[in-house]
Amino acid sequence: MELKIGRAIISHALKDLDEYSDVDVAIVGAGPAGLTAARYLAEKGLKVVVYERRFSFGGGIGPGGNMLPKIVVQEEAVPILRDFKVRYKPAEDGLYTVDPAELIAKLAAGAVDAGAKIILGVHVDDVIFRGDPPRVTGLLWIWTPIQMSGMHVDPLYTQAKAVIDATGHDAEVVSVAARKVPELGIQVVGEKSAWSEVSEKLVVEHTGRVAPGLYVAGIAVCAVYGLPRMGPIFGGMLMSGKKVAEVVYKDLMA
Ligand code: 48F
Repeated sequence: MELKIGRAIISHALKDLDEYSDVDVAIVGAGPAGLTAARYLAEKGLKVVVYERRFSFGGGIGPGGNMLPKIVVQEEAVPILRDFKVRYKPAEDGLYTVDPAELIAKLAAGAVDAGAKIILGVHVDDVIFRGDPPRVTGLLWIWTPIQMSGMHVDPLYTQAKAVIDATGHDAEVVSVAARKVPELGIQVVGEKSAWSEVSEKLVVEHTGRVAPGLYVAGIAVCAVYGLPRMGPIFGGMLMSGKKVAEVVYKDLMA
């Protein structure tokens, strides 16, 4: 029995890793922005992989607002909640509250059911680039426990027509690309303090392509463009995920 368990895991896991080493879209981060983008891209028929550093998904949704188990979503993002069949309750002034566990479960189920592959426990630590002027053509990844061990182990590659940084506050993928491939001409300005209503709009407006082959979504947009943060209101994250999916799809179909 043990032999069969081991063989089932090894053969099926390696088959998946092989299949997803060459994709249309690689999304880094399974928070609200990454999962939303994954669903809208996968349902268009694109081959989508999501790499998430933790062994769980949802990013910043789980802790709610300072550990109180509710997050807020505004009217404009309600159509996305409906797409994912997430329930919401009215609060003041066009705001709604959502249960974090339900949002995590349904965003992830929506992405997976649309055909996206989510791989957990993967830390993305670099990009691949080609050409002059350069274009991002993929990424380098390593299992998170190896990265945490501090030992130098060479990572493996994923080739992608588009890479989306949905890594949250630190915009890790765009930051590494900016630092290590200066020819891409990216400047990461750093996030500003909170101004929620302005930030929720600007984050969606600035969502999109940062350099050829490289896109940014979610709160990472604030770090890249020096926009204010917003706190536990998540409509902008969902709308940013949907917008980056539209921008990437348009670029890949052009
Ligand atoms: O942080 P996160 O939820 O980013 P988001 O989707 O949403 C932001 C909100 O949660 C919140 C906010 C809302 O208004 O301000 O902060 O933009 O999800 C980012 C995910 O990316 C993973 C991380 O573990 C988290 O689940 N991640 C970060 N860096 C890496 C990564 C990396 N280098 N490789 C793989 N996963």
